[in-house]
Amino acid sequence: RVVNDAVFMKRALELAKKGAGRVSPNPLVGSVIVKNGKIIGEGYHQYFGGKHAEVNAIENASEPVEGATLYCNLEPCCHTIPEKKTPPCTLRIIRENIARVVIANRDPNPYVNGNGVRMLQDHGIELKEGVLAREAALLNEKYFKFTRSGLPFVHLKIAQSLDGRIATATGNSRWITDRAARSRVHRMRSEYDAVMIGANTVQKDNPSLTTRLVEGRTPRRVLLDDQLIIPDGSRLISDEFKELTIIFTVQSPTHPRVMELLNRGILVITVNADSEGKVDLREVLQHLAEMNIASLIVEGGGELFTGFVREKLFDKISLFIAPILIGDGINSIGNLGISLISEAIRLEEVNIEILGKQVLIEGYRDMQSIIPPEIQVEPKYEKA
Ligand code: AOF
Ligand code: ZN
Repeated sequence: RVVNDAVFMKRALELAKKGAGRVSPNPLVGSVIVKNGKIIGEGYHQYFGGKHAEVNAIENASEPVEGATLYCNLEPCCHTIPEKKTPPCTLRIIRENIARVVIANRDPNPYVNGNGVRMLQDHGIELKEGVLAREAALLNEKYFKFTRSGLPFVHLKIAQSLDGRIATATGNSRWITDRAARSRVHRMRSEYDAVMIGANTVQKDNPSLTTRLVEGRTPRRVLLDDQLIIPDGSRLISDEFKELTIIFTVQSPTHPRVMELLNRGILVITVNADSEGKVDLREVLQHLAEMNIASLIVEGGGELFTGFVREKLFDKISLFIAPILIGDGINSIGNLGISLISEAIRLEEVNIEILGKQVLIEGYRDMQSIIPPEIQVEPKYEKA
């Protein structure tokens, strides 16, 4: 039974993934119902506001679910608050006389977090938790980070040359990586609530930041523009997706350029300046969180990458290294004030992949700030 629990949970995780890019800020949740050792029902949370995984699995079942085991990667919800869109799954599970429930993770949502487990147990349902817990928590890295910290999950996507540049000295950067790498980036975009760039990148590249090379939704597009230097014809403020654009600046809300942009239908938000006169990154993240933006992918340029790394405000990095040499140019990451290797930021949970002609290296800054401490993670590197 122990072995089978992991097998069925694995299937629940596969189902959960199908909701990627559609359920945020809700978690990815999948569920299977098993009776006499075989799956009789499957379901997943398909879109924000839609039915929950458990309910879909129950309703899709080919036989009565009474006495069955329900697998779900997340603790079933048990609460009713005005914002909540669907009834509590625990009540449905109890009403259907399910005998056993197996979960991977407790729901970090404070309304649930253990209450769902308790409610099921109080009704005599056998409950097992922690099956594939690590894998499940990583699948919901964005949801865990956002729910536990109140700040969005921040992912830096860097495409650099072999010699660590993201552009030439004149700012030209098209293209460092090949189509295989760029398609992957578009897939990533479609699974984030927002994509962010800095003002220099808008000036040099005039990107559209839409999802094109793969099927999927275009995220909110966030521009950090301290001095509002964005040129008038930029795609971010004139294309068909302009209502998805949010600009953060340190200029006063009464600045004429702010008014112009607002009149064009662009959301412009004034935040405090940090010690260098740039928008305060933490404040920006707080604003995004208030807008229910649970995840953010930062696509450049070097100043933004440096800021997020220096302030320790990023969670994950995906670094594409292309086999080209640029020489002097723009560094992917600038000064971090680190003088000893022992102070260097060493990534955790590192994964390395070959993609087209690129090497893709991914890792996390600090797993404990994403997934709960009770879920064992790879230990940090020993200090030198
Ligand atoms: C589950 N199964 O499939 C999901 C859960 O507004 P609602 O009704 O969709 O509820 C959203 C909350 O429910 C969300 O914040 C999270 O705590 C939980 N998500 N729970 O039992 C699911 N998606
Ligand atoms: Zn639910």
